[in-house]
Amino acid sequence: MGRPEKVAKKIKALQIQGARRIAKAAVEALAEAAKKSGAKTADELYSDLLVAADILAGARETEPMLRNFLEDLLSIVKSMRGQDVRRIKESLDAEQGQILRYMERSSRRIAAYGATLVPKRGAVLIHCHSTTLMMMLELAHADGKRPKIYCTETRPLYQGRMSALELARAGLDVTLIVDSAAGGLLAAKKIDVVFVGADAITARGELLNKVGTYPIALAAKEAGVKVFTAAELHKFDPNTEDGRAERIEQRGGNELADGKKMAGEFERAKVKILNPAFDITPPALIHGFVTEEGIVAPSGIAAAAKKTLGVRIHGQGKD
Ligand code: RUB
Repeated sequence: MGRPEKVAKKIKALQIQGARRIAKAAVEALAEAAKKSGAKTADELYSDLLVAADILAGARETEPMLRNFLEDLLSIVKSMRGQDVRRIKESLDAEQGQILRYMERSSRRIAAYGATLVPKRGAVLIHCHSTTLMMMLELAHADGKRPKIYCTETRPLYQGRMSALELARAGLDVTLIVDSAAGGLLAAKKIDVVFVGADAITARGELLNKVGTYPIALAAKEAGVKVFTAAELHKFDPNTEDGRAERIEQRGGNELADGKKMAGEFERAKVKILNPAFDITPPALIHGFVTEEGIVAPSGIAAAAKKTLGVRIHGQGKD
């Protein structure tokens, strides 16, 4: 098994989770596949990489950032067709470095913008595990803010437990709750602001994030609490511009059973299982997208993303 296959397997199994980690691992895997390729011509290299990129992009369906950056690497090969393979490989290596530096810098910028929204002493609710949110809350803490953080467990795979441990170990005041307690806490005015991560942003200003984000946003709206999402502009899906819906990854039913015994019981009793990994939060429920270019309203997010992706496509702006 080559590196792209191995990385795709880990992504599918959620050993690598969260949009940023997924995109980073995929970029590194594709760049390594390029290095290792025995292709003699640019065309051969392109077909090798196309296969590898397909395997990586197919690992998780609802991840435009992964697709955007893989596309970036592929476009380098496309634009250098007919040139020496060694030179193309050097350019791919340089592009990988630019992408990784860009990701690093944009997450730091999002964390800095987002930290300004964290209350000094109020209560924050978060859902799932987002590396960007972790950075943002840890930065706010380092700036002297002391909010109370409520983390949902995040069923079915409990990524919220990771967030709770990570933040508590960094010294923050953390309370873990079951996902279904979020609405009640919001209604009881126990939460001042909601922060979530982002997997995909659509042309309509919708947010796709871990399943359960939408009901939290609904309850927040009802309670008059603002919802912000930490969202790199590369999470924008240009394919949604023609009105297409973002596809939602469906995961295996076994994730809803505690072990093989229960999975077997469900199967024998013919219990059907529906396990979407993400849900769609409409723009009306989102107060702002915290991006590397600042805090953007849902109505402006497509334009902001296209500007950044356009710059990326034309090969500038990463350094
Ligand atoms: C993770 C999730 C995160 C986003 C953003 O879902 O929904 O909020 O991916 O993460 P899963 P980041 O565990 O299914 O991958 O800020 O790290 O990009």
